[in-house]
Amino acid sequence: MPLAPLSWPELEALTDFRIDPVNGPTNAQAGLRLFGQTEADVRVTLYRDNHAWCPYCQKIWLWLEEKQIPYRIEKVTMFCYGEKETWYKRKVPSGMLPALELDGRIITESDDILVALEKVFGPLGLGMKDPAVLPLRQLERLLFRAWCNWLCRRAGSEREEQHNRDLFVGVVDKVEEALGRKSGPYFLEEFGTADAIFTPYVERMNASLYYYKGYSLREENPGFGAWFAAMESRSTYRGTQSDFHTHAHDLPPQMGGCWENGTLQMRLNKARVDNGPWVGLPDATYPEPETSRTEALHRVIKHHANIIRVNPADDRLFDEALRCALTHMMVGEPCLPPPNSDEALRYLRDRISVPRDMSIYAAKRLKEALEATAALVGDRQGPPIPFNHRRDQDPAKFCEELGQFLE
Ligand SMILES: N[C@@H](CCC(=O)N[C@@H](CS)C(=O)NCC(=O)O)C(=O)O
Repeated sequence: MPLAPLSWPELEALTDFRIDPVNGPTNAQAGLRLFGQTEADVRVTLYRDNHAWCPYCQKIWLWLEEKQIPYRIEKVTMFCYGEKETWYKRKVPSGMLPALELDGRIITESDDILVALEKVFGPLGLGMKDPAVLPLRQLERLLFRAWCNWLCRRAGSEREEQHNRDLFVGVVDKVEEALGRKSGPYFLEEFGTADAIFTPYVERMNASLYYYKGYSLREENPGFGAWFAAMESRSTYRGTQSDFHTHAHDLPPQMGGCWENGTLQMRLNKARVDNGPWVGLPDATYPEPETSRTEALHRVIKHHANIIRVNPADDRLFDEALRCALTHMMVGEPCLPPPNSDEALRYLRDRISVPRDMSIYAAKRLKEALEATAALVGDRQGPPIPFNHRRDQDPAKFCEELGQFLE
């Protein structure tokens, strides 16, 4: 007897996953973070993007989480996926993110934001202007420029491609040297500002170079490997951490293009990031939490009506197909979806955004279940993910208040 898809109430009974977004571990869904304090203690509002794609926002987000400063979060649309809110343009006419409101004063530019926060709340380890931190901040910008040069500028020849790679690897070696000068895994003896500053782009380098160049930053460099592992031991970082698939597809419209080098390794990596298997990719190497499946199930149930509504497929067809995938994820046995639902299942598989929708392992398990279920009925892929913009993610399209999985 083939397994029948469970109903929504039956699925609901299989998850007890809950977190406290306000006082619990770092998460992308919270609108308020109190760390056990009261709303009267809140002096800070962080304006960051809806999808947690903005790297400079991640830097501030991580800093606030590490320092456990009570703050509010207001989410804003980025140009690449929708229209900027007018209320935000009144506050910040350029529309740029992040911005911070501190005791009623608006501050933009992520480095200025950190300096202002340090003045009020003290530094995170060694601060922005510490003589040990300043050269590391410069090194981070050097690495950033070498990465942009390799990834985002189209090489005219194989020689130029190799040259751009060599320039990047040359800066990576300098970073490895800096990491190697310490007894621990962080940029300085203790975790601090310098680590928060490196985090967003090093995470994006790891993802994008794996996918577009066949280069595994984390695996090919022991200092980076140890640094990533240490970062993943922090629940703050894990709450802000994205996955390879999200970055591979959120970076091109933000950066103005990412160029594949076409090597065999690149093509293998790209196929794996897009089609799986996702567990085992070097975007996360900490042990999988026991709650990954119940988390994924909880998040899908919470937003299932919306997820079904925005899927291009017929609602009834996709409702059943989605329940088949979730049944498979929870029961561990194949559950045959309706004919012609393969495309719809892969549409969702390709649009799970980490950490916006769920944490990294939860997303891997959900993608795995969607793909395995789709493969039972066909090999049709969903419509390609746009490269120049991500209007497929425009929060306004999903509903008045909520995006696909947005809180
Ligand atoms: N130098 C600025 C750069 C900020 C920046 O480039 N922000 C981008 C997002 S990562 C932005 O707001 N772009 C406008 C948009 O995409 O809506 C900082 O450090 O804060």
